[in-house]
Amino acid sequence: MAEKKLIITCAITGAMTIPSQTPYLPITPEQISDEVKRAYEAGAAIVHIHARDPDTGAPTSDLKVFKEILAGIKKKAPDVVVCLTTGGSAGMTTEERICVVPEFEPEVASFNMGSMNFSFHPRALQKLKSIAKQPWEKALLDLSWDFVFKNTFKDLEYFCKTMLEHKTKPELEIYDVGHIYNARILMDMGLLKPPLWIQFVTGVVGGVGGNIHELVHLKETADRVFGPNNYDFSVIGIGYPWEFEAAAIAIAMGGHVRVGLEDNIFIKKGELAKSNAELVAKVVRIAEELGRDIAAPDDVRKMLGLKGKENTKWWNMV
Ligand code: KMH
Ligand code: ZN
Repeated sequence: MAEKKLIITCAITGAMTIPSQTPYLPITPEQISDEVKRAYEAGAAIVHIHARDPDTGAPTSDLKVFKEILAGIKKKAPDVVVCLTTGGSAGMTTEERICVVPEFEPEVASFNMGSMNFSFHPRALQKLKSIAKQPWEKALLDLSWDFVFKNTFKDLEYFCKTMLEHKTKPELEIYDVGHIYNARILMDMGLLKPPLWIQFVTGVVGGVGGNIHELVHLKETADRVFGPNNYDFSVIGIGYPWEFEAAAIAIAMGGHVRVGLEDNIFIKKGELAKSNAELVAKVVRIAEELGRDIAAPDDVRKMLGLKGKENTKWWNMV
């Protein structure tokens, strides 16, 4: 069977990984855009972007910081497809999260498909609290056990209409089976139009567990609810070794893969990844062994029907 080329997304820095966990986490716009370049050169066609306060490393929704990151990407990795986060970080308002879409009109933006708890396993939380150095890191960890990631139907409608208006392709982040049904409701309302681009996020504490059974269940449910030809899917596995196991399973299922320091910081057991590119390169090796070709950004634009970087606001602004 001729398989689709493999789309590798790299989630460069995120909002839940804390700088005290790894010295390799990119923080400043320059570090983030350097990491984008390296990840792109290693084989990533899409980069998923969060912004951080350059001084403290705390997640930020500051549009000036996003703009600086985008300017760096335009210079260093102009071909890559940019997916901006609208998940943001704990404590950001809905308005703060979505504002990157009207401001930059990116080709792709994340679209989180339901409200949920979003935390860490108590053992991980204890360990993280023991290594956290900065006050904001400690505050984030304290908040996480009582945190609800709010994405009500009203929010979903608002996010979806905003992305439609600005011709940004929503990347549906599906953390649980119910999120597939939420997406179906938006489809029925005419707000989501197939082919959908969806991402199964497995192993978040508050969503489905990270294991093969959940991935098969999510895929079978999506086939029934959307129709097998109405969507393409990518897979996130949170943590090591699940990030790479999930990648191998996704490749075998004909899906696509996201890796990056947002989701996992280890390249091998007990060994920190020194860059996002190392994580991407490992997926490229797995794909090669399994006989799957890697998609370039322009392949992705055709596969997902993206509008092209020249038609984003940010490309013409930075
Ligand atoms: N942090 C990931 C588990 C977003 O940014 O909108 C999911 C994510 C969501 O990347
Ligand atoms: Zn993210």
